[in-house]
Amino acid sequence: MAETMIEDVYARKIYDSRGGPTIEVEVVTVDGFGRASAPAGASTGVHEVVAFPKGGVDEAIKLVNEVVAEKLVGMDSTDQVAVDDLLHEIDGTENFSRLGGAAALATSIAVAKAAASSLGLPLFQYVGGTFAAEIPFPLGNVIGGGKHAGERAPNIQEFLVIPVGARSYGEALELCFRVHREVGRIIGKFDKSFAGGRGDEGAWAANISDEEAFQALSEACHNVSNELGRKVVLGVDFAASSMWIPEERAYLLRREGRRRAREEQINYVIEVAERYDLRYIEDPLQEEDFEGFSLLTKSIGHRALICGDDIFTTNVARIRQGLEIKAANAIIIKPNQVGTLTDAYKALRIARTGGLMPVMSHRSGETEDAFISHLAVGLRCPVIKTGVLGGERIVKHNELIRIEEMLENVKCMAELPPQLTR
Ligand code: 2PG
Ligand code: MG
Repeated sequence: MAETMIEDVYARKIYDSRGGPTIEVEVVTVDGFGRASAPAGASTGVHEVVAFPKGGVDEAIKLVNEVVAEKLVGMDSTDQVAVDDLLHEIDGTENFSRLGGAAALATSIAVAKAAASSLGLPLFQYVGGTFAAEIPFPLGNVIGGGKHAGERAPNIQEFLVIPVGARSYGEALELCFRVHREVGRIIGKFDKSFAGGRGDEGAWAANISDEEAFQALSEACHNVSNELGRKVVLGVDFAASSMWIPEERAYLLRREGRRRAREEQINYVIEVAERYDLRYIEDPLQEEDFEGFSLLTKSIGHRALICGDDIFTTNVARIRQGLEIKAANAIIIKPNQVGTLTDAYKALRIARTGGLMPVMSHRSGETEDAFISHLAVGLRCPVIKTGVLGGERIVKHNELIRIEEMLENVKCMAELPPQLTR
């Protein structure tokens, strides 16, 4: 019998890809070890749990080392639900504002990793079982804007690609890298002063308009798809809450210094979806506009995935609200939006039952931890959103290459919904 009992818990301060401080937690069991760290968002949803307590990362670390550790020692690391319940109990608030969602998540994931390690299993298999063998497709941003890049970059936060024609994860990556390179070349035509700068998630950051970004991405996808005979489709994350000015009830186009009313924004989304054959559209409207989401899903949801990120924040109550009026047909799952593995699982379960395609996702500020790669496979998400380039993104890709190799005999590429494969 493997010894899965927790013997020690230790937290320290480390840094994310933006140089922001974050928390890393280590969990030691009799027979195993797990280490995990929390990422951080820039365009965070208002309904996310609070990342850090009032005293910041140092207070979170102190709480884990002095309070959480004492209570976790002696517990069974395989009892994930009990561990996550305990984290809620210690915190005692609705939104992890006392302990901090970052500390909760790092602890929760470190416990799962320690349990998996005690049992001699990779995390994805521990989480998903024998038949968790589907390899997700990467969804990665090639051009950045909004809060992920400078003032002169596009208004839209992310111009994305999905290599839907790939037959393996390795091949999928090759396609993403090719499109990224090709876009870099094309951008030079629009932005004569382009010096190859990149934003928070490794996407190109250039002085170009939304329109020019769409054109560059479209041309690059077309070129690469034709050259390699494998289809790459376009997507976008408007991160519209970041553009929304509540007092004016309008979206700010900071590049043009112009505003766009809600109806104009809805029409714009429908128009670009058609013009550029967008297959994936994330957060086209601000996080409280459930009706607007529903309208878009009704009008273009048969051709494109309308994916909710800030609107749902991996939160069961928000997802239920959205399902009632069919606000979307896909959902971003960000474990740090909700604070524990169990909470993320519950959100995913309800979303899937309601017909939303789950996308396991990174944050713009990431660490070298690749747990989302394991969760994508273990929790059977057909798509993983984790950028294209940048060391902290590549570790997620490389981990999926290892997982794919481990699954040599049983693996298959995930089944994608018709909006992506048509
Ligand atoms: C998003 C994410 C990740 P952030 O909006 O989907 O790309 O950005 O982590 O800044 O919220
Ligand atoms: Mg988003």
